[in-house]
Amino acid sequence: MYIVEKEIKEQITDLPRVFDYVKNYLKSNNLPEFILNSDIIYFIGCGTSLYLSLSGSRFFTFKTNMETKALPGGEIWFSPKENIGDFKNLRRSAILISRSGESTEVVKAGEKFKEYGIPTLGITLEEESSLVKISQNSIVLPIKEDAIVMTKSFSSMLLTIEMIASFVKGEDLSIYKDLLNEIEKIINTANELSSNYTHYNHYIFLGLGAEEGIARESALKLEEMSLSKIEAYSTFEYRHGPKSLLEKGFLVSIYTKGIQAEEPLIDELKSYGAEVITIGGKGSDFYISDLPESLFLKVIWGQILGLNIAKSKNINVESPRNLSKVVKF
Ligand code: F1P
Repeated sequence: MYIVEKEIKEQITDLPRVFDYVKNYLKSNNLPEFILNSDIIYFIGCGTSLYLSLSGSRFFTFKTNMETKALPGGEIWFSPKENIGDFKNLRRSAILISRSGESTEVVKAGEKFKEYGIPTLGITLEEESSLVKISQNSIVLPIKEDAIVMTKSFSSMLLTIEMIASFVKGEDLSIYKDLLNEIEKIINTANELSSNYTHYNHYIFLGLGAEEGIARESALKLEEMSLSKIEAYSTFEYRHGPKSLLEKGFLVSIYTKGIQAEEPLIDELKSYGAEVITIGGKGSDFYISDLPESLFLKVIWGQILGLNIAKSKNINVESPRNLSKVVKF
């Protein structure tokens, strides 16, 4: 069995461990004051950790009503003034996300934030990393991930951010405990369902709000594992140009919000010959949950579809072309 496949399955046991760890961290009042007192929080990452930042920041705003902004590490390193300005009167903080804690742009962003007097909270899996050294505070999750392709680290770090947001809102965290019981079923359903969808020429992922990051991360999983060019968009953006390429042979996965406007969109996409599958709440082809907190579970669709497409093409998912576990300058 591929390591990636093993790590996708390990979400069943690792996510509950992450839940217990983060719950204890929050209940012990370890969350730094600078996060609680911010006027704006920046969420920073690269690659998978950038899409995690995108989903995490939108969920954070949705839950807490606090302003957030997700940016790639390289934008802070090389273009800080264009991205975050140099305001003196705003209370700002940043959450730096990196599995390895070594992606150069994220570490350099950390240094830049320090220069700007903006305190940072690191989220990573590596205690001894540069990210932990550069951040004022860090959360180091008690799990390990060996594969180049990030799977359980994405869901674990997203769960962490979601729990922080719920904690800041003053909510009971047991809602997450209930969702963790669904992981095995979701993995099995994704496996069964995806076997019907491994033969398409092109794959598109759409998502709105916090689901846009899930759509982008799903596209990245298919690119890394099945070595094909995949696209992802904020749901309705797909109507503004990209749909020109749509025809038979396309599979469009929509992380649905269950809003009325999605129905005519789905009909329109089908009318061009594309196959459409919806993932999300009630009425979806692949039901995950009606709760917004189920965000961290939705990415499992992209992970398993990518794995199964790769298997059907006999591609070794362990060594994506040109990619290494840590991307450094
Ligand atoms: C993120 C990243 C991933 C990529 C690969 C290498 O690193 O670039 O997006 O899929 O696994 O690492 P990190 O900053 O989260 O360690």
